[in-house]
Amino acid sequence: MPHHPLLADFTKILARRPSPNLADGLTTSSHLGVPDYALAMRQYENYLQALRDAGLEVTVLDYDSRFPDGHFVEDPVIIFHEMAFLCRSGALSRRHEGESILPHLAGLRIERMEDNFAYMDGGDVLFCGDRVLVGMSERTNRAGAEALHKALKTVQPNIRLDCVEFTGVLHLKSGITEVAPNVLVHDPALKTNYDFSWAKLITLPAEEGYAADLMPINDSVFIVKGFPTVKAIAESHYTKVIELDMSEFRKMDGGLTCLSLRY
Ligand code: CIR
Repeated sequence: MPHHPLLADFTKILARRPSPNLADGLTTSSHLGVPDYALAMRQYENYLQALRDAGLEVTVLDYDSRFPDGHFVEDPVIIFHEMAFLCRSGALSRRHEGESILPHLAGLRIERMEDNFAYMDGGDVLFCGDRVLVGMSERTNRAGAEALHKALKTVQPNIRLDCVEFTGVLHLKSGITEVAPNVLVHDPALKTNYDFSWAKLITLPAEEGYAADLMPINDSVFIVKGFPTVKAIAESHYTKVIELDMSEFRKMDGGLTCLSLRY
């Protein structure tokens, strides 16, 4: 089975433990019920253990109860090779989550958003080969995308920015991720006029849309447990497919990738 290096070989994971008040975070999914903290923590420990089992060095920061969404570390910081980009979220309650992560990214060069009108959540950022797709959402605007692009070009001068207007899901990556180079898996709830003709687009059945947030890491792919179409797609590209239960994080709009920074 081929090994698909989607970005680079990752060796490290940075995560932050969920706070006991995680149910005070932002959500559009309250119809799914209130998350159970004890169960969320069991799911979280399984997530971290699966990453350790895949050979990654996992660092877990303690929670900060000022930030009930703080365990979704993918949103405040974007890591691209040796550079870490500190975002300013479009959500006020999440705007200051990132600073306390930076000291733990030893060896990475830190870039910040200079434009005070620029907003971004990392969940809107999808790297695909020599392009970066940035979803235009309530959390991310064009000025944010341009600030990120400027920082990315210091690492990879030819990287191309594609801004993706969309509706239907919270973040771009809630609704679309890359399973293999130029092969994208898509939740039909995500609506966009963006031209994906450069890619092969696999549209999931509506009832499996939540699991569109796949997490490929080196020769493994992590997927949400209980979604047979997604599992079959994952197995057609990877020999190592790891399924994780995410029910409690789903209640807060969180997907698989949100819970970790991979670098
Ligand atoms: C929020 O609304 O910001 C959090 N409750 C969920 C963030 C999920 N992050 C992501 O999809 N990258």
